[in-house]
Amino acid sequence: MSLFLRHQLRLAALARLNNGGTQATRSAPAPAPELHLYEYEASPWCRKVRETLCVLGLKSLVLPCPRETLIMEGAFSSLSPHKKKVKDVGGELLFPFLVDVTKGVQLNQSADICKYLWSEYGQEVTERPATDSFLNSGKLPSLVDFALLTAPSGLRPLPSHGLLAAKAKQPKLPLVLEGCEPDPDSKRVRETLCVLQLAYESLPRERAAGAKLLDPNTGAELEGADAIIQHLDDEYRLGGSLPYNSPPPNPNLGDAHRRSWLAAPVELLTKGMKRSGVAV
Ligand SMILES: N[C@@H](CCC(=O)N[C@@H](CS)C(=O)NCC(=O)O)C(=O)O
Repeated sequence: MSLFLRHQLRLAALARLNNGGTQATRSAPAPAPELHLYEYEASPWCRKVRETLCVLGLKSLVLPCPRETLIMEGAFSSLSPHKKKVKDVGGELLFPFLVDVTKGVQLNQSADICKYLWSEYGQEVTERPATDSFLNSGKLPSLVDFALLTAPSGLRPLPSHGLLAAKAKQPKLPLVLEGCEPDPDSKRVRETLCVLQLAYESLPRERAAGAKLLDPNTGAELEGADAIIQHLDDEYRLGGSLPYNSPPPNPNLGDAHRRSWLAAPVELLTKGMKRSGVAV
């Protein structure tokens, strides 16, 4: 890993005070409900939910739903294998979206999801990590709260950083990732799993333990980001991430009319690049 990449990843985790790297202390083992999380890596609100799952030591099935365009919210085509389910079950295409299969509950809105997880699965917690209490105290000025929440996405802004989808072969069985939110290796692996839209079971472990991937489809068992990403690319990748200026897909299987707040900057960037002769 280059020095730049290492610092970039460390800084992204530090902006969230490495939250999710230490699990809450419990008086009994963590419960094991069946939780399905539809999310994408680059979304700050999805990160908030992933942090909470790590702090509570809850495993979940992650179904990555990266963007296909930054111009329209909720737009998707047949390239996205998991978004149709969110539309059918949740009605609205908004991420994060949590399905608690065990309790028959479905929720979007990150704050509601985190509150739900704490109330349903946090009863036996005897000590909550101080960073998690601090970041979710509700006492931070909204501007500071927003800056801390969005900093990791700003520091990892490329389409391949878990923002825009890539063409991929979908495996029969979900992969298994042992890792945690602020761990640099885990983050790089999640970014790749996300753009390739590969469903995986997320098993939280403490930060120092790094990342480990099991692929029941091939029998591979790998540690460390470089080896894991190589395996994912070799087995499942069929193309690069879509570019920043991808237009809404046609036909659009999602919500047709929700223009994104990102549309104006993306269009400005595209125009500027065209004017200066850069290929877009
Ligand atoms: N207030 C919501 C905001 C969620 C939100 O804006 N999600 C964006 C991604 S960051 C989204 O789902 N956009 C639609 C899309 O990605 O197509 C929350 O806290 O969960």
